[in-house]
Amino acid sequence: MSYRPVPGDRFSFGLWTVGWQGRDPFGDATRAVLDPAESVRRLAGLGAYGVTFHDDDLIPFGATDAERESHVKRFRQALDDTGLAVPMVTTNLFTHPVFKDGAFTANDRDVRRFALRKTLRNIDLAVELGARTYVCWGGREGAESGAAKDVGDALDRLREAFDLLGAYVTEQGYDLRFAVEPKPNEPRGDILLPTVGHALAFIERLERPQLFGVNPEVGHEQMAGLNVQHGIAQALWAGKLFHIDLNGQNGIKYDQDLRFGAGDLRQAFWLVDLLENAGYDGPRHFDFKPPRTEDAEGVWDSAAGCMRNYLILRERAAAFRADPEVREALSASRLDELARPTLEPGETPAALLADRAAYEDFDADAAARRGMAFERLDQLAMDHLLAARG
Ligand SMILES: [Mn+2]
Repeated sequence: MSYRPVPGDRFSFGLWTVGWQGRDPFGDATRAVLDPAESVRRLAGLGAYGVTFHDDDLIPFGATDAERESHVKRFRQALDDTGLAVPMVTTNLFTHPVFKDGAFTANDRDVRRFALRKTLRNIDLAVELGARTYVCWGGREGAESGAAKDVGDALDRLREAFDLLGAYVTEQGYDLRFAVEPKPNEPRGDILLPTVGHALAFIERLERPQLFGVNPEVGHEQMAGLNVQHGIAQALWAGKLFHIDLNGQNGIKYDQDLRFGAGDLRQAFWLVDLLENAGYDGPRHFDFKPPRTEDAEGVWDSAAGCMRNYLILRERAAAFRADPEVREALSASRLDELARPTLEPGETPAALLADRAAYEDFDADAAARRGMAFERLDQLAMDHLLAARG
């Protein structure tokens, strides 16, 4: 097995990932600026299918119209030369100091109006380049202190912003859906819509909920101490997994953005198993940061590693699912029984109350003695993950 990625694997990368210069809160950049056109060529050479960007990754903040046009032209030429797609685009509403208190929920109304205009302008470009998904990460929509943000008012403003964006793409006839990206903290002390669950509940209160889904990031869920596979499974269950950010994270600490597979390996295995088997057909998008210890070549080793690890885990998950002993173990752990409805077709509360076998004659002690055999099942998974089975 060569684990060589091909465009059919639908791997995509943000310009800001490979282009990260390694600037962190304690240290300056360790790498030079990377030309977006060069990133497109290198990513295509590695076997990626798509590239994504924030407006400011491609067109520096404050560029004139002429400069903007020339940046887009160069980028478009690189896309045409390589066949790379632009499946998703997003807005930078966090780098410029004007967004220090957020964008759509900044207390300063002028900043909110500016943020909306910046986003609308970039949506036009996203559609021009063929994107079907628009990610909204509200990195600075939050606070460090209690009285600084009225959360109810802030959620009203966030809803107002998303309703406007939904109205705009509808009026324009754009085939574009929005994916809201949750994150619990960093760069703000606390961020609104901190988890997949918060985002899913919020979306249902929008004017056009059908246009909005989520873009969970592996590390962001893990920063909240959550099981990423479970969060993403619920997003899939709700029909809301519009996009995904794959990377690596080791526990509850700062946002590590390690290459995919380099964080919690078991969670990565179960996530790939889920994505490959639960009907997700969107891009496998990497939102990672090549560590600042790497030089220019190390960046591409890191990017290639993301895809290689996904392909290895995809192979390992497929082998796990295909193993007859695993199928037997799944059955012994009653997974098939979980898939069966608890009630008979059309069974009413009265019929359940009349079923003596469900209660009066049910032997709870006997049922309690039945082992679930999860340990054997999980060890089979470990054996497959570690390639310790044939
Ligand atoms: Mn992150």
